[in-house]
Formats: sequence, C-alpha cells, structure tokens
Amino acid sequence: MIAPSIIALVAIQLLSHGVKAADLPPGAVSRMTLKSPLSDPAAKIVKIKHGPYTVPANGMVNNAMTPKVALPCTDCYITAMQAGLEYADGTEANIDTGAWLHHMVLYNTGQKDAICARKSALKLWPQRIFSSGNERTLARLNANGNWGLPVLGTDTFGLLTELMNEAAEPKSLYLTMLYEYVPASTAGYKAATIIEMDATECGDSELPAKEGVYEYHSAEWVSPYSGEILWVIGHGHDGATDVNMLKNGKVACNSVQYYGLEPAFVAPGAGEMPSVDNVHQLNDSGHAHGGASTSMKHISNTAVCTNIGRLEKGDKLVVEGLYNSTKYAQMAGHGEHALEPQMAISFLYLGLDQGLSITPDTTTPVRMPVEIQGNIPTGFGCPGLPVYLIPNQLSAMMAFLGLGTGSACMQGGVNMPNLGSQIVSQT
Ligand SMILES: [Cu+2]
Repeated sequence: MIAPSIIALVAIQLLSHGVKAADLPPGAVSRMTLKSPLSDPAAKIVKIKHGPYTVPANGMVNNAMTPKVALPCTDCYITAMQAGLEYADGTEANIDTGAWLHHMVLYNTGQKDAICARKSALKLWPQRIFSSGNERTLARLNANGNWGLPVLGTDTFGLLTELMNEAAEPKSLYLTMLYEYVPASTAGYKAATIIEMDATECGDSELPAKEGVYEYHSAEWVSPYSGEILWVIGHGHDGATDVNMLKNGKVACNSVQYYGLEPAFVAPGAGEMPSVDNVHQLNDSGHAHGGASTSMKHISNTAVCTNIGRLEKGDKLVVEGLYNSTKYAQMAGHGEHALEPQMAISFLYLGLDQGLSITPDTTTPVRMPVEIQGNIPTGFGCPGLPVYLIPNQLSAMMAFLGLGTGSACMQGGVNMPNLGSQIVSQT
C-alpha cells in the first residue's frame, strides 16, 4: 500500500510549475508557486516580498541584515517554505539575467538553534529556520505526516540576504518567501524543528575551493533528539556533485546537485559570467561548458530526501560535500580569492518525538529543549562593531543579540532595519 503522504507528494510534484515532474531527475522536486495544490485542506499559501534591494552593476548586496520581517502567520505550523528572487514586476530574477540569490537565512530570534545555541555562553543563538542558495529548493515538512514548524505570536523572524548582480546595470530586486501553513488548531499537527549540519559547524559556512576531486566533512554531531526525519536538503556551490548526510557512518541522504535543468539557471555566454569555466575552457561530458562564447550551467536543483526513517538519540550525523571541478566548473572569486568559497550544508527537518501541539489560547512555547552539553569555548564577540559591519551570517545574528562568534569580525555587511515587506495572498 502506498502511504497517502506519498500520493500527496507525487500530486504536488505533478501539478507544480517549473520543470514537469516527469522530467525531473531522481530526488529533485518541483518548486512551489502561489497556485500550487495544497497539501492539506486547512493549508494556505502566502507569499511575502522583501525589498527592494538595490544591487549595483557587477556588484553585490552583502549580508543585508533585517532583524524583523513579516511573519507568514501566527499560532500556526509552517508546512513548506521556499525562497525566490523577483523584479518589481513580479517576473523571476535569475542567472539568465545576471541576478543571483547568493544566499538567504531566515531565523527566529524567539527560539534557539538546535545545534549552535549550546556554543554561546548565554544559549541565545537564534534558531535558523530556513536557508536557501540560488537553487531555491522547496522545504516541505508534512510530506511524511502532519508536521510543521510552529510559529507563535511571540516569535520574531529576521532575514539575512546576500544578492549578486552580474549585469552591467544596477538592479532592483525583491527576495520572496513562499510559505504554506496550517492553523495551529488543525488536528493532528505536531512541532518539527531543523537540524542544520554545516562543515564549518557554527562558523561562517565558507570553505576554500580546491581543484580536482575533493571533499569536506563536518565534525560528528551526536543527536540529543529523536524523531522522524522529514526532509533533508543538501546545499553546495558550483563544483559540487553531491552533498550527503551520513547517519552513523552511512549515507542516509544523497543530495545530488543538478545543473542547469531550467534555462533560468544557465548564464548567458560571451564573457558575461566571470567563471573559471570561461577562463580555463574546461569541458565535461555532456555539458555545454567550454569556450568563452558558450553558456554556463549552474546548480538549479538538488535531490531532497524524505521518508528515510528516524533519528534516534545518540545517532551520529556528519555532512559531507563532494566536489569535482573538472566535472562542474567552479565560480571565479570576486575578491582576493581566485575561486568563490564552497559550502557543505545539510538542512534536516525533524519531527520531534517530544514535539507537542500548539495550544492556540496560550503562548506557552512548546519547543524542544536546547542541547546544553560539552565544553565548547565561547567566542570573544565583536566588541564595538555595529551589526552592519559584520558580514558573516552567523556572526550577524550573534551581533544582533550582542554576542559574537569571535571568528568573523570584519567589515562588509549592510544593515537594512526598515526593509519593506509586502504580503501577497493566494488568489
Ligand atoms: Cu552557499
């Protein structure tokens, strides 16, 4: 018998826009739109446009920090999330027009991060709830049962955004968040959380690029939590073939990185892109890389894992990023580095065994306990530096709270405390 959740997931894939599900490679999922079919009769989809961000010609908006943005809902469970990038007229902004959603991180300062809170002296590290690179992968929490990320009225979402413009004129861009949610009163829903495994652990996620075949591993993390593994997304940068999550030494999620499955993720040729592909004239089997007059494919989709079983207390998790620079060209660096830094991150949404339902008429937080164990030194903070001087995403969160990781106190970010948000409801 096929579980109803699988049928629902297949239906979502078949009916979503973008690449037809039948054309998607193994594990890849279609993106959500405002018109996507709902996973639950009680669900709604809402889109929030954050911006505008003005990105200079051939330039970037570096880690723009907005400590408070609109919530999609309150007393509710988020059942799916997806980031996007748009122009003012609502059309997609992507690599084919030089616009990159370099990265975004959404966090909840009302809650604590499952992994990194224990690393700060006051246990105040905010909960990272969603992150995306330009591949814009859907995160779905209820593919495998009635789970969602709880949002209470006391929660505050903050947003960190880094955008890149490879066109010769400035661009005005909007970061979009699409949320599917159900009211807290929806029967049967329980609280999920996110475990973010990063090869730099609670660092700035950036790893030096190398040439050829190489890989990165995180340190082993021993889970103090137990529950259903709901959805896992692997995030890497150009050059990555796979981002795997290992459980107790075995690959539990193989997130294959797919390149250029949609035209929007293919850069125009003729030197528009400062890629090593163009410089080195690399060729790989079956991909149209090569001379300076050809286009370059970038990561457009990642395999996700759902229905892969449970996480038990004591299970050991590791994320590994596998890279091959001759198979997929890496991005040329913009600063002092010849190549852009790489990443190896797994976003694991976990349906907690101890996850209780929200009681709508109370504001009692019903979250998991934050792990407090081990003897990890606290950073020295970034004394005297305002938030906008700190580009590192995690340091920015810490600085926002008056703390610091002690690892990345340098100049570069921008503070956008009054960034606009427009809420676009489902039609
Ligand atoms: Cu990244």
